[in-house]
Amino acid sequence: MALDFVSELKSGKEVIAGWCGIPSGLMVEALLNAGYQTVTLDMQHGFHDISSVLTCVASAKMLDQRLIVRIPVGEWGTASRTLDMGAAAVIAPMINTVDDAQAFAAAMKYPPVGARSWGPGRAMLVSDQKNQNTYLSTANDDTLAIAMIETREALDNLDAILAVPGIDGIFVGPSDLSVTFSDGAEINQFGDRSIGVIEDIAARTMAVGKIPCIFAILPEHLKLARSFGYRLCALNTDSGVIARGAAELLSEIGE
Ligand code: 3PY
Ligand code: MG
Repeated sequence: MALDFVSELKSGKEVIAGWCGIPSGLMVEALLNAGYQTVTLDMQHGFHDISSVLTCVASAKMLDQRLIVRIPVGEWGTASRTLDMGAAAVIAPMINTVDDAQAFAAAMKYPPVGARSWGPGRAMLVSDQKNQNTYLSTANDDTLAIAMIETREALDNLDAILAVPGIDGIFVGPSDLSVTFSDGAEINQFGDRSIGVIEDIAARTMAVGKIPCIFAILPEHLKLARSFGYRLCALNTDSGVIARGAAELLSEIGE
């Protein structure tokens, strides 16, 4: 397999991810063909389920790429399960405490780092690791556990969350961050209330050698995030990309 996004991120390179809420392998194929280096299948707010993850991993494999899954809040069993299906990384939303981070890392990593249960038959089929012991010895490094920081409580606990063994990166949810930092008054993803926090999270994550990751709707926000050091950046969503493309085409014919 070509150098994939996990190796790129670990070697310090920037990666752009598509964001997929429409549960179809065809959508993953379209996004990867358009140039996204990987795609996040969203099981939290998007409509992916276990069977669509299974199909989408195969679509990505066909294009020699691997995928990320965002699990629903607190579903640690789903984290392990999607790794078993061949996902390369899992994003866990609303990691607010060290206990949350430890439970997530335990589901994601084999001992001695965590307590992931053995059963990666499908992951081995779609990977280069066909030998069980080789898979066991490489999986912890070859998959990413990415904890979402989206609340004041999470920010207060950030250093302790970053110190949890097995947590590879931090993913900022700028929408929820803006909701919690305005006490429910507004959604303003890169607004004045949260921009300093967004910059600070990247600096603290990089300081301990972990990977700063973020979601951005707009290219200018993605560029700003990159200037802070964010390496894995999701740019818009599948439905957002379709709406934007449709609006542009329609406006070209004066509609
Ligand atoms: C947020 O911005 O809150 C997210 O969860 C991004 O998807
Ligand atoms: Mg969120």
